[in-house]
Amino acid sequence: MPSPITDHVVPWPEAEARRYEAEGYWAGVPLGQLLREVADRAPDAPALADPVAGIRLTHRELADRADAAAARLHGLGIGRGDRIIVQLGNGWEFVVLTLACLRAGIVPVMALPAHRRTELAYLAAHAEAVGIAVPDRMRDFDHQALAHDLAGEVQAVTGAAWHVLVAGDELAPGSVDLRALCGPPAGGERLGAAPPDGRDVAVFLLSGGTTGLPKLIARTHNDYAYNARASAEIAGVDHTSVYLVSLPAGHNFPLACPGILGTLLAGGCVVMLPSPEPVRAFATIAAEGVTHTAVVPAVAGRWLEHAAEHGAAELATLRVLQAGGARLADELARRIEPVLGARLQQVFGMAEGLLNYTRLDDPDEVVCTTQGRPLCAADEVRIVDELGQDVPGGEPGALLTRGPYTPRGYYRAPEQNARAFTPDGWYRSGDVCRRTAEGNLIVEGRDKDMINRGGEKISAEEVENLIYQLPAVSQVAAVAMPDPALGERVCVYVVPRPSATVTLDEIRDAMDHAGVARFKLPEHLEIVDRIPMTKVGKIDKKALRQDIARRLDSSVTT
Ligand code: OOB
Repeated sequence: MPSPITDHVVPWPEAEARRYEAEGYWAGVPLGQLLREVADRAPDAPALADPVAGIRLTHRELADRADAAAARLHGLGIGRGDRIIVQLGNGWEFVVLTLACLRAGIVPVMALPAHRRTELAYLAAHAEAVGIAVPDRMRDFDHQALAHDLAGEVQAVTGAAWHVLVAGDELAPGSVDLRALCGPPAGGERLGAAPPDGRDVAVFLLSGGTTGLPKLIARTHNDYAYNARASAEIAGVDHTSVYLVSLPAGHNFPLACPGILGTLLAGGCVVMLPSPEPVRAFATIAAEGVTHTAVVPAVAGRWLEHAAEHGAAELATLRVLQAGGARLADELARRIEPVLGARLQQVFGMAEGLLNYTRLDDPDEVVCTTQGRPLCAADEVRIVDELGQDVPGGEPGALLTRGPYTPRGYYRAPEQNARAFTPDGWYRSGDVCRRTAEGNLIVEGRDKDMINRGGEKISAEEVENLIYQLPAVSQVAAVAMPDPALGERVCVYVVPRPSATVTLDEIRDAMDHAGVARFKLPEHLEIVDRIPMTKVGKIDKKALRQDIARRLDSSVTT
């Protein structure tokens, strides 16, 4: 039997929780009910469009499908407090299933389509999930087959049934038809069980990756509903808005900043698209009358290039372009409004909670050169030096935060929590920031061992652990190397064992074979005799980052 979720969740201190309730940040109403209320108020307004599948649903149809799907999940024996891994592409099934989970108190574990055996097996075990939802195939990968392999492995250990829910045309024996499960109500399906409580866990988000394995962030109904609603307000999303999802939907940004949940809660319409590739994204914006969307800086760059060549007439309805997930270069930021014709909103956020936004009416200089300021008056932010002392105004330092939508610890990870959180509950974001006189934050760098590849976060430690599996490797260090398109890519420094050799292809093949997301595979290898160490005996990553930047620079200039 999976352990109760409450065994491993770190709650906010009771006094703080009461304050957030008293001050109205926490509504005490589960997300599923809030969404039902929206549907009851404006049942016939459009809620969801999946132009690829040709599906369009009103708020009532969406809420009815979510309720029916919740009842059908109960019928399978999946109910309140159970966890299921959701690894779906950006299609209508993602939205219906997520809403069904929120309604029933089932907790979706938001995996990415890029994840493979290693990540999924870990998530299944760590969350003690009772099943997984996958597409049959996606980008030439057989997700259904992998899901059944995992089911076999989990069943061999636990003896319990493991559900494989599949969205697709080719269902294998033993797969549950997710499209039917998310289909219209047939009548008679009743949501029998009690709804979740506001303080219950609503979703598990994956951490941006600094440790060997990803950590799970338990976001509650109270905190995530606030996160989504307040974000909608700050992005100017209301019942007339049409929000395009083209980043992987399981990321916090497109899910709730304001993303899918914020848009639906505001009574607006969500459009699902499998990728942000500009030709189709621009055409979809025109066809659906999209008013808002979110991109990472790498995508903003591609959209700018595309618009420079083909014009931006298709973006006539686009009012707000949110950019976040990685540092947006000031030069890129300044081109967005003139070229794309949409107001830029910078978003500096994290799955762990804290969100910073530039405001739509901020001066252009603030919008183009800062990453904004906290969403909420109750967000606490400190910028500190190595000793944990607040730095003087304007100086860079490590960003710490607490607040009504920033949980106080990772799920089931006491050791990591001791490092990532201070004893009085501040989350150490790992970002190095400074605060301008007006109170806006500028992200200057980071003090965490992570690589940010176009917004996808990669833990250096995870990459290193995988590469240590190669017998030819004596020592390895993974660092970010600068890249004009993606911001950063993974570079590895390797000291081979005596008389052994190792190539980039061997490393990539070995990692691929182990089954990890392809975006984690190194794209550059430096073979070295020794790896520089700091005075305290740790790998000197700063020296390596400088070294690779220098090498790339000189290879460009010579
Ligand atoms: C978002 O969330 P995560 O959890 O994938 O990554 C968080 C980290 C931050 O700690 C920071 O290092 C980096 O991503 N980051 C930015 C940034 N936005 C995120 N660095 C510089 N400038 C920015 N604007 O990435 C995320 C979550 C919610 C909304 C937006 C992004």
